[in-house]
Amino acid sequence: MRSSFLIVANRLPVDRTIAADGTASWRRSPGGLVTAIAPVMQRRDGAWLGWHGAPDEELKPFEDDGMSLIPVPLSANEVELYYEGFSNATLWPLYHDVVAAPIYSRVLWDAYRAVNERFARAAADIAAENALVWVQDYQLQLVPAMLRALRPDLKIGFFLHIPFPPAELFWQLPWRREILEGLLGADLVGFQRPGGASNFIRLCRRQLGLQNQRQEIFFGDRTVRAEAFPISVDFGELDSLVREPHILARAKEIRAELGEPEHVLLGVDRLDYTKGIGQRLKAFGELLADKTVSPGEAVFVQIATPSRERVEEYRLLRDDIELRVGRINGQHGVLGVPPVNYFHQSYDREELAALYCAADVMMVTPLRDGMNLVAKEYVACRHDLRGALVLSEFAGAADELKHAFLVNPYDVEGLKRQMVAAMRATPHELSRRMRSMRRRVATYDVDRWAGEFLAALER
Ligand code: ADQ
Repeated sequence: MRSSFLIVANRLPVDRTIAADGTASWRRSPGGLVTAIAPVMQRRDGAWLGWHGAPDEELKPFEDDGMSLIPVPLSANEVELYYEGFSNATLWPLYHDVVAAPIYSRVLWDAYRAVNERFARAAADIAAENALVWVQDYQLQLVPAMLRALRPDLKIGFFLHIPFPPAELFWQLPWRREILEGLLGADLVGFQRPGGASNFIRLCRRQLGLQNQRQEIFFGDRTVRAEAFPISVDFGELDSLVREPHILARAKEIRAELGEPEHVLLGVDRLDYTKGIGQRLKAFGELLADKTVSPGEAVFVQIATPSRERVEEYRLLRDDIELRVGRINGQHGVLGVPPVNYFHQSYDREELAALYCAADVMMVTPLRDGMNLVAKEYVACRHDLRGALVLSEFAGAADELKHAFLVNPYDVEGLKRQMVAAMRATPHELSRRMRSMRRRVATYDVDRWAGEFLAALER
């Protein structure tokens, strides 16, 4: 059956789990995108097209969780060249201010183009006449134009979850024209921040010589809109989760397990070099070294989800972070009281919520980040109006969470100052800041994000 509403993303919204007896089943993947889109999919009888996560395996379309899922196969070689290669070793660092050096390789590009073509063909086969197709993220930037060439009747939207870089950086890309033209296949191109949209518009003018009027770019006989739609979290769901007694009890227990320190500082990230984990550890180490805080008085908990472990930069980063943690604990720890508790593990939602409730200071210090949902999750979990958010100016979330303790993560002194300010703030100041941030996240939640994007696309 053909679908009138189609999501196209690198990954399907489900992960396969294998039970002890060997039977396989699918479980909805954690994360905001799935939560936001699942209800829309169910309402509109939609389908989701994406890779199912296992290389060299062809699967038939299936139903799960009320959604039609259409697996797109990838070979092991394509996973290496298209996903780990062009997506995560070329585009990811280039779009994040070149904080690591991007790899420019024609072999990677060829694989990226071929896989984008496969996604576009699969979408063209499944979409009903005049259907709405919403393409997600940097792995699939060529799909809008490829799909339009096959199916000019479709309404096509694209959303970029990561930053769109300034022209001066994007200019490096040998395939810059192809990427811009790929995105221009959409009717609406969405970005996290207004700055991303204006970077894109400026590049279309400079690289392609196109004219625009504010958000509208004139491209042949079509008009393409480029606009910001800041993504968010399911505020209501988190807010009610943390009111449950077992989450509160677990938060208390966590503080007790940490030795009842005066200040619990927390970092929760994918282990990625854009997240500024090293910078915040360095600042914390210096606060211990200059005796601004003592071990036992302040404890740092860093949760780092394993991520992209086959990409060289990520292996190096893991070694670097683990070395730093070891140094700090070796130098400043006392028996039974390590100043840094580090976990290279994934946690379930409830444990994360309890950790957010247990943390006095949430450390979100990316060097560059499209939005950063952890910052918004923390705010959504603090109905007690306690807790301080230390937030990098380079995260998209900083546009909205202006009452956080804002920092430039490259400035170690400034970072230390704001960490101390966050630890020493009065309850009155904390509640004033938190109340204002909560108002923002409660109003602009993930439902509103999806709703506004789709309304703009349908206009
Ligand atoms: P990410 O770079 O993955 O997302 P982020 O927005 O922080 O970054 O989302 C991470 C998600 O993973 C959060 O929901 C968090 O709770 C969860 N998570 C992190 N560590 C975890 C752990 N140890 N265990 C379990 N869950 C964990 C990309 C962009 C962001 C953008 C999002 C959404 O890089 O800038 O905000 O997409 O558009």
